[in-house]
Order: sequence, then C-alpha cells, then structure tokens
Amino acid sequence: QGPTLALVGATGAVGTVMIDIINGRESVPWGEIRLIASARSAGKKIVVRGEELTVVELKPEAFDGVDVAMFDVPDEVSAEWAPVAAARGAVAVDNSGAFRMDDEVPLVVPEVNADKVAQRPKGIIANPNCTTLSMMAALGALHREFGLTELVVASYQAASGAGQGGIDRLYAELEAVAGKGLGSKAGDVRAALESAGLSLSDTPFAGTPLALNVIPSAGSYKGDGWFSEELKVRNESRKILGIPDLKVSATCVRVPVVTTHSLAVHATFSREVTVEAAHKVFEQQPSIVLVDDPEKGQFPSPADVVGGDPTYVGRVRQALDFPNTLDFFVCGDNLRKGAALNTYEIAEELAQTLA
Ligand code: 11C
Repeated sequence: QGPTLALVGATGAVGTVMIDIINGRESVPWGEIRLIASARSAGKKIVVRGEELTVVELKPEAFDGVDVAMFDVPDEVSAEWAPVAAARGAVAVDNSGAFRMDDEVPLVVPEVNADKVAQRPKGIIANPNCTTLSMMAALGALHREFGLTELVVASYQAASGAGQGGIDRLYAELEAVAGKGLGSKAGDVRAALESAGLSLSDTPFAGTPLALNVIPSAGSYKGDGWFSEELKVRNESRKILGIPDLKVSATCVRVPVVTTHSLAVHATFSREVTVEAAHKVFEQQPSIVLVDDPEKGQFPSPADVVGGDPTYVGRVRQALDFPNTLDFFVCGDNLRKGAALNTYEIAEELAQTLA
C-alpha cells in the first residue's frame, strides 16, 4: 500500500489536466487517490486509472490519512486550505501564488532544485507561475553550466493562462471576427466584438480584444508600470535558480493562442557560451526537446507543441552585440509543465521519500 494522494480542485481546468497526467503515467506510487473539490462539484464521478472515484467536499476531514495534497485552486482557497492539509499531516503542493515567495516554502522545479522538497518547515511546497516555469528547465540547465547573471524576457502568453474563462472568451472573439476582413482599421475589431454582444468591460483580458491582437498586460497592475506576471517572473526566477541578485526584466504579453506559453529569452552568463555548447546542454536535459533548424523552418511554436510535456527550445543564437549572451525561444504547455505536470512531478519526488 503506497502513500495517499489528494487532488484539491479536481474538477477545474488544471485539475482536469492533472487527472489526464495521472491516467497517462505508466505506474503510480499511490495507494489511494482522493479527489477533492468545492461543495458544488462534490459527488461527481471521475475515472482515475480505471477506477470510478467520487469527488469529496473540501473539508478538514477530507485530508485525514492524506500524505500528499496537490492544490489546483485560486490563491485565496490555497491560502486557507493548504495549511489545513499540512496541519492534518499532509505535505501540500500548491500551484497557486499564495505561498511562492514565503521564505519557509520552497519553490520547486524538479529538474532545477529537487533537493528543496526536503526543506518545508510549513509542510507546504509551491509550484511556480506557468510563465516562469515555461523557461526554467532551459535556464536551470544553462545556469549550471555557464552561470546566469542577467535575464531579459518577453512572454507570449496563451488565453488558458486566464483559465477556462480565457479560453471561452478567445473562441467567442475569434468567431465574432472571422471572415469579416477586420484588422486594417483602428477600432474595427473592438466594434465587431461589442456588436456581437461581447462586451469589453467584462473580458479577462484588460478590456482589450484578444482576437487579431496582442495585449501587453498580463495579471494585475502592480504600480510603477509593472504587471504582476512580470514581477512573478523576476521574483520566482531568482528564488528557483537560487540567484537572489539576478538581474531580470520581463515584458508579459497575451496572444491569441489557446494553450502554450512562449518566451523570447535574452540570457547573459558569467562564462563564455556558444550555440554548440548550449545545444549540448539542451540535448542532455531529458525534459527539453531542441527544435533548432531555422533555415528549414524548424523552431518551436505553440500549435506544434501544445499537449506535450517537454519544454521546447529553438532559435538559439549568440547575441551579436552582447558578450556571453544567448537569445533563444522557448515554448511550454502552460497547463501541463506550466501547472499540473510540475505539481505532479513534485508529488512524485515526495512519494519517493515517503515510500
Ligand atoms: C497567466 N501565468 O498566463 C498566468 C496564470 O500565478 O499561477 C497563472 C497565474 C499564477 O495568466
């Protein structure tokens, strides 16, 4: 009988991907798997590894006997319930932003800092933001070899980063603008959405059309010109890589892609780096797929990598005017490695120590 795993938020967008990941594993280390959700979803039946499980309501007793509890719920739900799970003896692995910057909570990407899972005085381990996470396997591997000192990134973030509501909104907008020859006159997309009943006052995308557009706003506005996603990229990258003074500047942009975040990365190192050496590093990292033959049109793009587990890396080149600096492009499925998969990989690390 292996340890007991609980999934809190089992019926949400990331929870659903999590169940898909658990079902796709060749084997799992768990004795019991328990599905937990709000009262509204309790009683639902979901098949996990061939067994029909009934979703139980989120209550303190739901954590009795649980060894590892994964949380795929909003920040405020995690803030309240992860400590409850921990107090009942479980290790909480939290995919929200509630604990990421807490000094007593490790922020873990197994390929980069798996050793940190053992240092969890609060019984809570945090999973990074999907934007940060999408480039961490690549940056962690390069940092080990060349010593990262500066990072400038621009993100191209998918609609599903804003949850199912984001996906629904993008599809509705695309339907409203398709086949109308829009996009050549300022305001024509906005007007088409309003006249299709898609008010821009209640869009998840900063009151701006996402169809036929890009939006330089992701997360909430935090002052001095910065959005929360940009600050998360800076703070979380420093913590995961263990470089407290890493120089970071990020611009986060929402693009009309359903799922898979991309990042254009400009990374400077303390040691000399070449494209060949970087290729070698990427090829040796099992969770990275290198797609880098631009002359033949081979580079990663969301439409080709969505649904996959690896981080896809391409367009690796030496910056022409910056010494010891690489530019490259990364794509990662924001619901899989960016959220559910990394959380589950942390749970698997824990299972090894609990066995
Ligand atoms: C987005 N990265 O694309 C966000 C979603 O801190 O876990 C995840 C927010 C978070 O909008």
